[in-house]
Amino acid sequence: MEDKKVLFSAIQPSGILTIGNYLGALRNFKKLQSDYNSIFSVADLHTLTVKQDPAVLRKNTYELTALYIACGINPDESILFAQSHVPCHAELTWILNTVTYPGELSRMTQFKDKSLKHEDNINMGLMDYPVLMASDILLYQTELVPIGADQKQHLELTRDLAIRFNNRFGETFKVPEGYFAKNGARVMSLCEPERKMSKSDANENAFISMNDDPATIVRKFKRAVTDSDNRIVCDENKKGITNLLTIYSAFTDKTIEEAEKEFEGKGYGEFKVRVGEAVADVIEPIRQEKNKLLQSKDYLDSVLKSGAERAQYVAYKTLNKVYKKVGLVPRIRG
Ligand code: AQP
Repeated sequence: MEDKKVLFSAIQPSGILTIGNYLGALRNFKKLQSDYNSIFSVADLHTLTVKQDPAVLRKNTYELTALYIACGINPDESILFAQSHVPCHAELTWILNTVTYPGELSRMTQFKDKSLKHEDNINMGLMDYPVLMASDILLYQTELVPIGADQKQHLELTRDLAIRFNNRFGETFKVPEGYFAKNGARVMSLCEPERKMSKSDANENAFISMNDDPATIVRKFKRAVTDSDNRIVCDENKKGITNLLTIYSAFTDKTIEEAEKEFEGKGYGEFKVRVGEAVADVIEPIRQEKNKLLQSKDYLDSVLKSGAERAQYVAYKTLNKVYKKVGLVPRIRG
């Protein structure tokens, strides 16, 4: 790899991605990839913390691989791989578990939210999710992690674990920094704007999926929850309208102030259609390109294979260092 800083980010194939994942993560990857040694992962192991239909998970893994490429990730320039294809991730998780305390995991917001949502399946993996995420990041001596604001708490834990391990065993891991997009770092549900937009939401009208066609996108925006005061401005008490303005400004690259001015005196009906059209203009070419890529499974398999080989090479170096530091006898390879 070239002598640049390392950037790592991962997305779970736990459903079809939403415009939240796109604005909070994917869109920024394309802008950043050439300035860093960029590593992007399909976080398939993470999805198992919630019940998955195995056939759908396999399909979603290809969907996400194709989507990364359709959004501009160049698999020859960046490393693109499936998390389960690089065993070092699970191996480092075990070691990091031995320096992680249950209390710091049980107070994670995502763990609490998901425990409420999946009361019938509060498993150890769900609680351990942030440690697997820390392993993902630390294995590559990552310096920059572009993520949505919802993942900030998990990144803090990653930093704490890296510092704790380094203090106990000597300098081993780089301590990573987060990269948060100014606009769209937290996209909210269209039906409950006080909650974040999530791809696993049971209500399909709550999110815009990267698979939605233009007519569906506009229809969903028309149904978005707003309020009755008919002013199109950002305001703490107008969460629905604030969310729509944020989405509009992110997709059109206009500032919130410019967007507010543009819609001054206009009705909510017209505003919602315009937001939908702005989103569809960006999403539709990506959807078409992704669907084209999905026709060629052999190509996607070859991308994942070569990505895993390149990722494993880098990850192994860190894992060996970790094993040595904690006192394990080095494995003789070959
Ligand atoms: N609503 C959001 N706004 C901005 N960014 C978001 N991200 C997720 N939701 C939003 C960012 O997308 C990246 C990938 O997320 P992930 O799939 O690894 O996990 P997640 O945060 O749990 O995403 P979802 O959509 O909510 O998935 P489910 O429903 O399966 O839990 C991350 O960088 C995240 O910040």
